[in-house]
Amino acid sequence: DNGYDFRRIEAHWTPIWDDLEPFSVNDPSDARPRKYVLDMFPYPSGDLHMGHAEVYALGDVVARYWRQQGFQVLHPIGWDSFGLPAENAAIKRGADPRIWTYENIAQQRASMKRYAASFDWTRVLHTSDPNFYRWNQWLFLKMYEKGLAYRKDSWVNWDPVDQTVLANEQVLPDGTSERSGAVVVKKKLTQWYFKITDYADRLLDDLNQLEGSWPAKVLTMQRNWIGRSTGADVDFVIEGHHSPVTVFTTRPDTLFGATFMVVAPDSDLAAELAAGSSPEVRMRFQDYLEQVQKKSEIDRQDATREKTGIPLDRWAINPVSGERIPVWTADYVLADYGHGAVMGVPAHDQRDLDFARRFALPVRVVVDTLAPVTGAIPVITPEMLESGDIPELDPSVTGEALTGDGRMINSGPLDGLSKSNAIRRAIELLEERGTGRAAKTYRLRDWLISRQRYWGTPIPIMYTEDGTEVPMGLDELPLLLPYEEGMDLKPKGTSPLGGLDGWVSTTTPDGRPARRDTDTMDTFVDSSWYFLRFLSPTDDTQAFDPREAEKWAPVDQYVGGIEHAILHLLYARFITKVLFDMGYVSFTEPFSALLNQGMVILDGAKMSKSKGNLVYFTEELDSFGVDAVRLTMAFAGPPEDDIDWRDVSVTGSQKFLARAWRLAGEVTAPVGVDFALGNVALRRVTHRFLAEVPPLVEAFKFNVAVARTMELVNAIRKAVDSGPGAGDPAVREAVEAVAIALSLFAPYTAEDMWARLGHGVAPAADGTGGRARSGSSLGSTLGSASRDDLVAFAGWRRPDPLLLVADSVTAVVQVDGKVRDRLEVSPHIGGAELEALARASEAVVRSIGDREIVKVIVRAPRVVNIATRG
Ligand code: ANZ
Repeated sequence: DNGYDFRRIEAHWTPIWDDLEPFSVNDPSDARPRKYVLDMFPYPSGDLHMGHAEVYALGDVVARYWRQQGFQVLHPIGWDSFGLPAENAAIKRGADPRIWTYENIAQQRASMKRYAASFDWTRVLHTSDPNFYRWNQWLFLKMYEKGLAYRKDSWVNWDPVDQTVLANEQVLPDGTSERSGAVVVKKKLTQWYFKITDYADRLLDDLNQLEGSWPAKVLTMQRNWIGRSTGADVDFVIEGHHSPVTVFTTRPDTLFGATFMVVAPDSDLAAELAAGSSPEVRMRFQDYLEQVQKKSEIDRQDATREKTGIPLDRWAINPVSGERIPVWTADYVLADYGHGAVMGVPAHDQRDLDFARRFALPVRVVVDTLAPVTGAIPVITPEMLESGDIPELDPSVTGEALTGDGRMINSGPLDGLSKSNAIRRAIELLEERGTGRAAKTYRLRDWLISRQRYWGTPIPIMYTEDGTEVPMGLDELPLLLPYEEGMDLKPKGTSPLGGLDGWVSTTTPDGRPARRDTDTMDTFVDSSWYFLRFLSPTDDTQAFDPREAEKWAPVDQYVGGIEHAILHLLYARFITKVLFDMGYVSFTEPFSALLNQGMVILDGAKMSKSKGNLVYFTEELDSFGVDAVRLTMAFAGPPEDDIDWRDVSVTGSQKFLARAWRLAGEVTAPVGVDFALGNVALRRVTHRFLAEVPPLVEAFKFNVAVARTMELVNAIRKAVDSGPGAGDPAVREAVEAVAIALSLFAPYTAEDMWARLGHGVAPAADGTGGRARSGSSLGSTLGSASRDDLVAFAGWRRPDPLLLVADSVTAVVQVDGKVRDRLEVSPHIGGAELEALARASEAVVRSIGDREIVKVIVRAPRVVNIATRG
């Protein structure tokens, strides 16, 4: 391999980078524009795995790219270190979860350093550190103050294996726990909630701002999760009952087709209605309720299951027709959706139809779905008559509800209207009579944050003897998570903290005896705001410094797995809006852009210990080197696709890197040579490359950018071997361009190339002559070196428009509405690059003088508009 030795190169640069800490951004006088690039932080279970290898390789391409484009880039890392795996490991070992957690963090940290992601290591945070979680407690108390944290008694999802409650978001569509895999059951408990439902509309509507910068799939998942339905609330008077029962319906147009009402068996309403009925009904109701409670959510929502239910022997009055309809209870109606009660319209709703057919309830068609909505064509056409193909419309016969559009029939004042007009008219009728109104309902539930587990943030609330909640004072925080030798952490349905009497008994700020809440917070609370803590991670006076947030936040680019598409992102969006409302931040969305990487799989299957198809991170690095692994991640395909590790060639990456690196040792034109004197053909290739790569990286087409780099290396090889030769200035120009580009994907190799080319710090010795300077001990190598000597700070070279002429357009640069310059640019130029070119133009700089730039509008490739003030 002609001297390319990744081990030697890694060993050479690691201490130099460590010493220079090149990626910290702590200089308040730095005036460069800012970018905040954030990779989702890891959970410290064991060492890093190949999934981490992917996300941290790709996130780093983005961070390094913007740095190269002249931005100061905040790219922090930390650990999401509270949670169940640590606790389960601790139970196994009979030891403090801290030990396992911080050992794993140390290991992951070492691996991460070796992997050379360009993190700001001065800002590391661990969510299990008191100086982090005390701010969870602060957030909780602030939300409590605003009524956004509250306690209620309700049916919750209970994981019988992990012995803890789960948020709805943690229950998979098949009704099992996302963590333990256990079938989730329902249990009635008093728990703490965050009132995310208050924010449902904003969480939904603000998704529009993210259109185009978040994956469409994630936006859809968020929308469906919030699940806004619009329709009406309709009040039905119940004979002999003190107040009307309200139902939510998306189809108020079908009001005249309501032939029964159904209430959820596990609702308070059902119990009340049963209580007011005969003793026999009461008994049947109790039996039925018991059966229902044994069922899992999966069963209840299974549409194919035979419907069950019992009549309550109560009667409801249809508010528009005055018709008397029977009230039933059935478990296909859910207690916590809408109002826990429905009007049954069997002709037009499949669930209601199945129920009506099972219990012989009447079915009345009120929408003629064969009647076209426009034009007045008869329901049955002459052609139908002729062919004898007359559709069977009666749902009670076909078993198929008529859910489509059509014309209203059997509906008094609504007759003849189309569905949408009838919906509008029905709401008007209800509102005129005061028996109903337009309404919205959401699938989103409040966020249950109490966990009956140990390894999490203690809830800063205590209860006096009569059960009154007393919040801790903000000045009393943190409430430390205690640990006692031999403490019993085993899941038993109540929090392990309850066993620590000394900790539980306390006194209120005004001196009354009290007991602490013994639950801990869901770890999603930690990750709902951690991106703000990175801005001032050691501040012990506030959760984050609002001035720093003003500078850096929101996150410009978030990178991580699609598995967080709902939970984490929704919670972070919610908490951001809460902090906005409290005046702590000036933005309402935390992550301006989102990139989801795919998974690393093997032979088409997800890697797992049980399948025995794990590829080990450290082994890959040992065998092929960090750079080859990182380059392979970038080269494998579009980032959002899965990477089958069987189909990639890490050896191929390694060979390419060796080829590129070798070129750096062959260049003989001196540093600073005038490139304009170089071979024009090669220069054209180089400048096309310089023009093409930035937009590719900005569009996350990393694989194409790598392919372009490979093409350029081939062109240089040819130029050296059979063209103008190694001494041509164009060869130096091209090899420098390769080194700068490779710093995005293969930082060690790129750094060593840069050094071999004679910039800054001495390269790793290669024993083959090269251009290595003498002296390899760290001290003499570093000398007065600074971060600016590193390839990461070399800056992307601007393509010369004259060398792109075959393919260029004129971009106009205006300052305050006056044309100040015209730039020849590639038609494929990226916005940022065009802006940078415009800002760098001498004519533009001159016309701006010492005024302040207040706004830059870029329409690549044609226009840049700069507005100034002062
Ligand atoms: C009458 C009706 C007629 C309905 C019709 C639909 C079609 P989405 O779209 O999911 O919001 N519903 C309301 N509350 C319910 C509950 N707690 N449990 C189960 N079902 C409930 O669904 C709204 C529809 O689901 C509502 O509109 C109601 O049935 C039912 F032709 O009312 B509909």
